[in-house]
Amino acid sequence: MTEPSSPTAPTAARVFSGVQPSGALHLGNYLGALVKFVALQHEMECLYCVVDLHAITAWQDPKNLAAQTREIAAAYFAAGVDPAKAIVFAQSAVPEHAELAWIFNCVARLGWLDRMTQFKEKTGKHKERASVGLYTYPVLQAADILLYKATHVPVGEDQKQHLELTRDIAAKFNHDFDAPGFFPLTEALIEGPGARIMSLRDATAKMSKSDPSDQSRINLTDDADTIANKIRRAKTDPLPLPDTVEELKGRPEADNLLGIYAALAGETKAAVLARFAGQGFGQAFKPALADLLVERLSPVSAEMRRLMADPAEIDRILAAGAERARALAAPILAETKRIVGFTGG
Ligand code: AQP
Repeated sequence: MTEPSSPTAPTAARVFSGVQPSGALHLGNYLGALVKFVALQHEMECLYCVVDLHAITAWQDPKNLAAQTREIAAAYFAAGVDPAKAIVFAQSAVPEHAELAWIFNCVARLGWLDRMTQFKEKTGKHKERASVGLYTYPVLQAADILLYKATHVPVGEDQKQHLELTRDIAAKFNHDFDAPGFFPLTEALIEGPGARIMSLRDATAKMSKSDPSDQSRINLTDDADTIANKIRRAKTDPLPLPDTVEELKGRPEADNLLGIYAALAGETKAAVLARFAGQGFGQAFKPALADLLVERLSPVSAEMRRLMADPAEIDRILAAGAERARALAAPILAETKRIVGFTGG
């Protein structure tokens, strides 16, 4: 076998990230991930994946999965991801992800996975009923990223621990197989005003697709009335908005709503407080927040609806993206297999 030289060379800055097609996208996904995806595509080579292999770690009705996958792709494009710039594709269309994940399953240690808090949060007291895939989810995530030797991963704060595991897997692989620097130690890009958007009903829990209460989140596809209603009913404390950001400490609901406003408006929390301090939440702030949400999200949901009307076109873009992704992945996987000692190409 000829040894390809490019896969061993360190990659220039390359971005990988993904969203699961496991339900409607919400404001946390939008601010924590999509907004960053759009900005980064102008700065680096970017791969944005619809991670359907991850989605089936929890039950997905096969009748809905393809439409859900297209919906996430439509959300990427509607938010501003340009498929001529970024590589956009469905994870299951690139079988190299699963193949590298198997190798990494044999590199990662059980003790490392036992420490993953997201698995504990998602399974609670019923972990024996969870799929094995949900347990090894972070290993597949490491494979997603390292299959392209991605150097940067834009994600929300909830993914910080999984990104640390990706670095641990890369370092152990490089060490065990005596391949220094083969896989990069990928950096998470978490910073930003939308890194951790909390539930509208319980500001100690993150806004999440899988929260049973639809009132807990703003979905990208919510109409103006639904958004206004959810914000009106969003939990707050009885105090008025404070004068300073320091006074938001110990007031998680107030802090969350202020954070959402600031992230959407591209302002600091202090600047927002300067306009609303001393007023009750329902007086002017909540109506203004609802208006801002509608202003920012309604063009995205309108564009999503337009794109979703042509599923064949979304499939075409995803298939073209998968071809480009495979061209990057195949030589890196081939070299990984050679390093491991496999004889097959
Ligand atoms: N509340 C959040 N605030 C900021 N960022 C968030 N993300 C998720 N929730 C928030 C970011 O969105 C990206 C895609 O997430 P995902 O769909 O792959 O899975 P997830 O992190 O498990 O998000 P969900 O929506 O809450 O799904 P469920 O309910 O299934 O767990 C990631 O970058 C994530 O950080």
